[in-house]
Amino acid sequence: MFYHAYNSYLDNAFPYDELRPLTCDGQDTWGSFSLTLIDALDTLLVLGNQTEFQRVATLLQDTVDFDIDVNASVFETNIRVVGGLLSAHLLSGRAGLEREIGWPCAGPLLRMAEDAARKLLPAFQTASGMPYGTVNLLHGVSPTETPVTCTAGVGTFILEFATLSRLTGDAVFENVARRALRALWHTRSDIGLVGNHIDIMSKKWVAQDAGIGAGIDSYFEYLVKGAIMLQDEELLDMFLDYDRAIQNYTRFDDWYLWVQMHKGTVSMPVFQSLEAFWPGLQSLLGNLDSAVRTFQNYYSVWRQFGGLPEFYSIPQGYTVDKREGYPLRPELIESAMYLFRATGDHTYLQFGLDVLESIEKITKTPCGYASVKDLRDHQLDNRMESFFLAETIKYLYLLFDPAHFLHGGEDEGAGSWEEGGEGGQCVLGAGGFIFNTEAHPLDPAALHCCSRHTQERQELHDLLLSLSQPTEAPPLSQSESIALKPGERKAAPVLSCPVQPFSARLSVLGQVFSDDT
Ligand code: DMJ
Repeated sequence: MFYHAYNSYLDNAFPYDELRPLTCDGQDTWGSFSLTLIDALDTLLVLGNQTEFQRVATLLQDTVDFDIDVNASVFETNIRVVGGLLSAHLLSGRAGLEREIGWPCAGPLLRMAEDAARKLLPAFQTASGMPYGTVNLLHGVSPTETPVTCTAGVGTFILEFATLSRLTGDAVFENVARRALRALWHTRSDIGLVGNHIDIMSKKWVAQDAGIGAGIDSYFEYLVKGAIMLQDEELLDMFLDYDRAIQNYTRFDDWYLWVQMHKGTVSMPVFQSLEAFWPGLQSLLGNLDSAVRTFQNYYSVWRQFGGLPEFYSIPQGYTVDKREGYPLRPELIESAMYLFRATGDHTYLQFGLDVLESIEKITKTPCGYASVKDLRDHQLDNRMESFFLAETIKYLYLLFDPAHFLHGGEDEGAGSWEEGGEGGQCVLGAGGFIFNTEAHPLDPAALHCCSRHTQERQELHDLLLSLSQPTEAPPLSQSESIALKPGERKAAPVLSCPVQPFSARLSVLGQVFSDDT
């Protein structure tokens, strides 16, 4: 399934963002950066294809340029491009790519991820700290950009941005992500809910429907996964407060409805396919009974249509007008993967088989897999979103491979460890993996390893400053404008190899000072 879609993309659509599976050509959608290839890169390794991973990692370094005059979604660029590159960087040792000195705290794919993320930073320069939805990668935020953005567009950065900050030592990414999260937290209603769209200037809610689906979903996901990855109680406390309100006002017979955020009255008795990540998230929190019951509700909808319609009216038991499509989304498969891991119940494998059969039967074309426009008559749309290769197939594969290294191997921890850094001080893959909302696995152990060296790096930097021109150099955390200028690339800093022992870096300093220049 993967190679049918992937080879079709390479043969017919690359370097465009996406394959058009009916006309068998390509189109740019979310940017102009060969999005499907970036999004699919780590799936290659998940499937064990090291040689193709190596080829594509090099190809992307040679061909992708983020210095382009394109208006890109801050949210989508973060989860697909930054997330995809970070994950590929962290898995690159396992893929047999040559590791540069300092890896995993340095490396070419990490620099690409940082380049892309730096292009997003102008969007966060707002009085509220909440980002704009769109940014021009070359010119920054357009003066005509709307201040209205969705909740997920404000609160879905902490995983990628904290990873970037902890790996590179530049705190700016984690700081802006946290500022946005805190700003959002302060806008919740008296009954503890957030709405769907907010004006980031006035901080007023423009769409006041509260729920767990479209427009909000990954905000809650990132509070939970951020809390786990960063061992962060502030994020967990925020989520638990929201969860109390969600259970109180929106849950009905293990479905989750949409309610007015201030009054708690039902505004839409609808299940959306994007909500299907929720049982998986509940399982991460240990709320298994409720997760299992909600999954059963959603699985019954899948069985009714052979896919999940975008919207399903709960009282009518049927699709909602103009929302009858299934764009090959992964969420219910993602939940099945977590629930099979948690319960061992073969219901989830049976569901996986149903999904495989449906996708093969309904969506396969000679040139890939096509989104379903209407689940009632199986009409197709000329689109294959990049998440089909990044998420849908990855989660399906991982559902059927419980011994995969991303699950920690057959025995606890077996086969999942890898050494990195100078003298192997970094033990990687030992603490499990956290998937970002685009299914890109991130390794908390790498974050821990690289953070350990930040203090040393600061000491070294202070020493360097005190020996040169301390008054002219600003402190490390503010040493650069947060956005790159057009055409500018961020080079690897000469003295920033964080995993070199302190003494080794002093000898580098010695060479700097013995040089007359
Ligand atoms: C993906 O891009 C991400 O999972 C996002 O959080 C929601 N939408 C798609 C998949 O449905």
